[in-house]
Amino acid sequence: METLLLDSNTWLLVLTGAGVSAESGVPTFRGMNGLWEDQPVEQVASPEGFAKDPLRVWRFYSQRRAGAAGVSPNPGHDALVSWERHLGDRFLLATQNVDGLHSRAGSQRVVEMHGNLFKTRCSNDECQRAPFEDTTVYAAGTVPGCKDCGSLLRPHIVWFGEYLDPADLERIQNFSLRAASSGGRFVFLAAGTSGAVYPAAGMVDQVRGAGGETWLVNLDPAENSRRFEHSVQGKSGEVLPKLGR
Ligand code: BJW
Repeated sequence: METLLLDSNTWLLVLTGAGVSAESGVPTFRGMNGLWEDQPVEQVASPEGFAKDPLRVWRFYSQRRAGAAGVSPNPGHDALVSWERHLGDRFLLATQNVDGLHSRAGSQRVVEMHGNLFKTRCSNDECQRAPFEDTTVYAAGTVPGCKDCGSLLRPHIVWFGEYLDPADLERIQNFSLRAASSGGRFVFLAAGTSGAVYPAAGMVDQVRGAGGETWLVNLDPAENSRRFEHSVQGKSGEVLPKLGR
């Protein structure tokens, strides 16, 4: 197996997806036994779906909360923690995962691009109430309301058709700019993601455009796998601990 050299010259941007949490027991989205297999995605993960049937959306996310609360980080998460300890500010982890497992494993420089399963916010964009920590598993048939304005509360998740937080994108962009202009080696590694969802799926092209080196660690070939220079097929919990040196 190829190995990835993490020396004092290396800047590393990591992108993770659902596959990295799969070995912890969190279901992925696409493919066999994926979450989208028996859930029409547009009904549970879009603003239109929430407007039409908020009960259904909260039932879906409450079940996800209950599932994610009972799992633990795996060796793939742990490997990323050790790489970060080694590289310090030359490391950034951008995750599409909303399960919070990277932070629970000990990762600190983390951008949660698609939000967090354990945060809730008001669905009224005019409301001043900030997103807040919320581990409640709401009983089926319950949709919580905002104590400030009375509107419905919603999961703090980026659904299809919604914009990612510009501050999160800026943090990734700034890291990439610093890495590309450092005079060092800029490496991008994506793990456990199908490369089907943008803007995350386009990060590989941006890094290549900036002269970076690109790696993919995935169980099955991702939709965008041809765009990576290095590809290692396997489970992230088995590959990542052996990959960095
Ligand atoms: C293992 C493994 C193991 C298994 N080890 N590997 C450009 C072109 C076309 C469309 C668009 C575009 N730009 C934007 C869009 C629209 C849209 C989009 O991308 N659509 C595509 C479907 C084409 N994007 C958006 O709407 C985004 N917003 C946006 O861009 O706003 C501006 C805009 C809007 C509209 C038009 C244009 C611009 C927001 C996207 C938000 C995604 N949200 C979700 C759901 C919420 C989260 C939740 O409920 O949990 O986030 S979708 C879902 O997919 C989830 C994930 O984070 C995301 C990515 O999935 P991921 O992580 O890759 O999981 P899987 O299941 O797909 O793959 C797992 C992989 O792991 C597999 O390959 C396995 O093989 C592998 N694996 N076990 C290693 N052990």
